[in-house]
Amino acid sequence: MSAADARPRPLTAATAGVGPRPPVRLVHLGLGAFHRAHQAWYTEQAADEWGIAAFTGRSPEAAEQLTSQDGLYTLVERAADGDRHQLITALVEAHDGADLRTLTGLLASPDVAVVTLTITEAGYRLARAGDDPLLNAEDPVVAADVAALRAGVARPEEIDGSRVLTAAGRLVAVLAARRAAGGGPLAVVSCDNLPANDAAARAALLGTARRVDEDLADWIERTVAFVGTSIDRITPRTTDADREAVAAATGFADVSPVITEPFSSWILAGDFPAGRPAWERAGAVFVEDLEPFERRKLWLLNGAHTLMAYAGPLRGHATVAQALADPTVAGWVEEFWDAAARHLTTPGLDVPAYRQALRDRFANPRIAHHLAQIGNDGSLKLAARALPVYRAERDAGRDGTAALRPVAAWMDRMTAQLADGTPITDPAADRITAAAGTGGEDTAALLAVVDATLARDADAVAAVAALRGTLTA
Ligand code: CS2
Repeated sequence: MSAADARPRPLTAATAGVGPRPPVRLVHLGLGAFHRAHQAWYTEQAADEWGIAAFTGRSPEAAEQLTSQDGLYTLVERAADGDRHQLITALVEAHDGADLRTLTGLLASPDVAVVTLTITEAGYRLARAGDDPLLNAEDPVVAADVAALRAGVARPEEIDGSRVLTAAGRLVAVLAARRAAGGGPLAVVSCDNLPANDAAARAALLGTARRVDEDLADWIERTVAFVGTSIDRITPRTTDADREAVAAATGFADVSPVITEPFSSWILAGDFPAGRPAWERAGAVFVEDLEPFERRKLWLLNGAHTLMAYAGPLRGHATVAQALADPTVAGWVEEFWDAAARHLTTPGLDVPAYRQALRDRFANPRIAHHLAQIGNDGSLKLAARALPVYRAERDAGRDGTAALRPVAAWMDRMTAQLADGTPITDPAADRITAAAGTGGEDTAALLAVVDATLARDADAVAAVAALRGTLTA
């Protein structure tokens, strides 16, 4: 019987004929489409008995939907010439992130050897990212977590999960329980688009733990290995049309399929003291020095994304492919890449081939990657993706204009959103709103939201101000 003949069936282990599942050895925080297109896919391909238990950030619905399908979902690899469907079985449990009791139970087991994170740049709640990251202890959510953890750390299994909101806070609670249960070492693997994301995870976790219990922080320092990664796979949000197409193609009424591009990359550096899945079987690469790869990806892919996310809408475009089809935007992207490429000189990076691959990936006509999705959290993304290129250009004696265009585009786009009432999704939304409200003189104030030091640099402010207003169609 062909899929088209029948009404789509519910997707469950029984209907899909999926047998016994692997035991949970990997816990993930930040259950979203990217995790399911990336780390879960690598784990599936490794096919070596590592099951994943994944926790959402805040929304219980995503976990409920997956639980109703026994954790199963369809991964659609959407190439320019067609879709390829794969049933992913590595995700064996899906939970609401506030379910600290379940998380504690899992982490107390020595079988759990790896914790992966996709909690977004904002989720680390840092005052400063980069080489020497620092937890923002003044962030009220961090402060509230610290207070709740201090009160409960002696009996971590009784802490009310709905009162601990940061991923780091939740991990501190469950690591306290792991320590009490005599659980051994494990690896925490950040899979977020931050420079030195291993250091970012360490700063968030230890910064929180130190404020809660020094002994626990010492134990975490000795026991947890922080692994840095550069992750890559373009994963747009799933639409109703996608769900219908999956049902028609597979015969299953999958309520939670994931659409992604065929390309994927995962580069990792660090130790896994309690083992890991054989992700290299799926093409993951383990390196000594992550930084050159991380920069190549953050600057070239994500930097171009962020430029297009703001310049695109200013010129009437809604998706990456549309923005790149505009020769003016494409020219700005190439100029930004030229600037970045001057500082990506480590042998083996093959920047020309990487750029060509990006042009092709961005132009994939069947992936509708919405610029509004990328435009979230711009104040943090610019700091990671564009400003390092600007600083490198200035240090080399150039004006760095091409690397400031994403910043100017962001300012103009934020101002336009405030004018037309489109909400600003950014942890600094209040500061952006206040700064943009200062009229024509607001460039320095807006720049200060992204980088306070740079905002005191008169040349930088003047260069951004000169670009503002020049980017519309
Ligand atoms: C994008 C990334 O939304 C964004 O900020 O730049 O999610 C991007 O699609 C991924 O990093 C691709 O690997």
